[in-house]
Amino acid sequence: MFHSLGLWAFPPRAAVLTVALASTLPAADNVRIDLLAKDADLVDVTIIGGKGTIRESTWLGEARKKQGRAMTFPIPKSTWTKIILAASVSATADVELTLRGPDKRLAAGSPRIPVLVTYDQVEVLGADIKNGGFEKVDAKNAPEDWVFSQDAQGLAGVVSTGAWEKNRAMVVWHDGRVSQTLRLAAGTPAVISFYVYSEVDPEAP
Ligand SMILES: [Ca+2]
Repeated sequence: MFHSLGLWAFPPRAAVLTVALASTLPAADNVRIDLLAKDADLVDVTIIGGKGTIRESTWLGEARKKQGRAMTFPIPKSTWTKIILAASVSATADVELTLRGPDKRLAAGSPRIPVLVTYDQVEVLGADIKNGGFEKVDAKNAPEDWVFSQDAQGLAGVVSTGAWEKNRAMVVWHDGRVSQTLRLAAGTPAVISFYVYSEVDPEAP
């Protein structure tokens, strides 16, 4: 499954947190996902296909910062791109996977800009995921098996055009997102892969 992309040789996590990646990555990432473990720490979180950055969940406080990770990825504009990452848990735990877009504002305090991101064919090795292709929708066109947090503007939702896999895909942004809880066993890394698409140029300011 890695052949089409080639292996992304990701440096140790400590290096990621200390090296100034801003000089080597575009200024504005256009894709973001979150992982949050309940009552356990996330360990050995790495991006193994694609490139991006990993940030600990410092917003939860010092004691819980290793329970979560926010990951952002700069993907080419208007091109379906595959991302592959791996994560383990310090103890068997439920881990919430959230698909969203970047926290982008023109200035501090200004309204968030809805950077729309389309996800499809979310697959997990080492844990169960349901409806990862977003083909099953309910009467309100929300994806089954996912928790759908619609934004006030109603911009997020399942679409039936432009999918990567089969007929449907999921459009989200930072404030309109979907989550699914994965059960991860201690000692068994989960490998999470998905395809993403954005019309926003990651090089744009
Ligand atoms: Ca699909």
